[in-house]
Amino acid sequence: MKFTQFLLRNSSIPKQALVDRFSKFSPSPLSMKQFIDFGSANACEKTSFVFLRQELPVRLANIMKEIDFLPDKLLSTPSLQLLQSWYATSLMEIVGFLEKEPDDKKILKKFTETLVNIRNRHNNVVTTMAQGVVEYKDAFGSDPVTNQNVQYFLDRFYMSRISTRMIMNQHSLIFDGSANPAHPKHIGTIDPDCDVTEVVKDAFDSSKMLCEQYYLTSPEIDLTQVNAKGPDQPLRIVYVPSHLYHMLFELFKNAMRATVETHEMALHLPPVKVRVSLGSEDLTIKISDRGGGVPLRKIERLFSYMYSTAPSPVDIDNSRNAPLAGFGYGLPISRLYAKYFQGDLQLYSMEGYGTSAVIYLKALSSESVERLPVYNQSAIRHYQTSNEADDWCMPSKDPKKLGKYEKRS
Ligand code: P4A
Repeated sequence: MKFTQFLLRNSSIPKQALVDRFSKFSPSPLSMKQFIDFGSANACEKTSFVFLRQELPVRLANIMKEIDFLPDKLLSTPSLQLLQSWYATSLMEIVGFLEKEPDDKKILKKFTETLVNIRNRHNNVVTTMAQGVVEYKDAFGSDPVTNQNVQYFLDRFYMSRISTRMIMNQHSLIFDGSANPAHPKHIGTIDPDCDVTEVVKDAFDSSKMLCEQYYLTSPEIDLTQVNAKGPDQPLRIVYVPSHLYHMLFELFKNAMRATVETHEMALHLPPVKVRVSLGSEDLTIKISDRGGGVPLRKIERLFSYMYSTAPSPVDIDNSRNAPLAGFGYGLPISRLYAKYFQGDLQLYSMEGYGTSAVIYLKALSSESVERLPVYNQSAIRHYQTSNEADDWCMPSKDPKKLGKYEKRS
């Protein structure tokens, strides 16, 4: 009898045995090419099924192991208990297909239904996790070390979630038997000919509508595109338009908010400049505003899960702007979407002038490969080396002490 069969037939064995078993495998990152092959003419539902019933438990178990490393005080919150129960249930449901017959059409149908179910069960993972972090922060406060650990974990946790939703969506969209009438060329969520400039315009227009609603004014767009492979050619890459839209929408909301708020009294708003360029390696999108910028010291905070969860007094003061405020996790999650297919999202700000946000994406589909966290010794070390002293000096707080020697503590 195979080990998994043994586990399934012995419900008295805690689910921990399953987590232990599947977390010993590393997740297998998929390339855009593999995603497209799974969904092309020779698409084989059976192959996809056999892959996912192994890969999903591996990805879930890998991140469940890391959840266990969170501080007990965070793990014991009702939010984290609920969240862990969702992961455990979903893991059990998928593992239930391991000894099923891949040639049975009914099994394949049941599997797709299960995936849709799991996706819905996990819809509120981000808000539930954020709730847990708020509860922890309210009860125990936040220090730089905790912030760093939470940042490390949540970047991996949300990246894992982006990836499992991606592979579940691809399977359920491709094999539900109906094509996407609005976008017949799309393969699941992927557009093999994604016109980046079109997505830029869409995201800008939506953000502009929100901006008009709240400020009764909004900046224009000043859009330039450069294609190294020939001028005036559309800039096309293989990409997930919804991911790109998510990042751009977030960045446009920020740019518009900063622009309108620093030019409140002006008759004319400086436009938001967008430059899109396609080279041999990168597709780059730069969004520059003249919204006054952010000091370098505060840039990291814009990406912090811990510092952007609970509403600070400043935010309450500005509550009328809430819908354009780029809700808490907008920037960190947008950066994860960029990194998911080996890109990045960076902010360059000039305090007193404005901010440029840059999205880097891979131009070649052969290089667009999933970037996935893996549970191993190196990850464990991150959760254990938390209370060491920093290896950079602190600036002296008392100017009178300058020139004297401060004793190490
Ligand atoms: N100046 N520049 C930005 C912001 C300010 C900015 C800002 C005050 C800060 C927080 C925020 C929205 C805007 C920008 C573009 C960016 C990011 C920040 O992409 O002009 O909401 C959290």
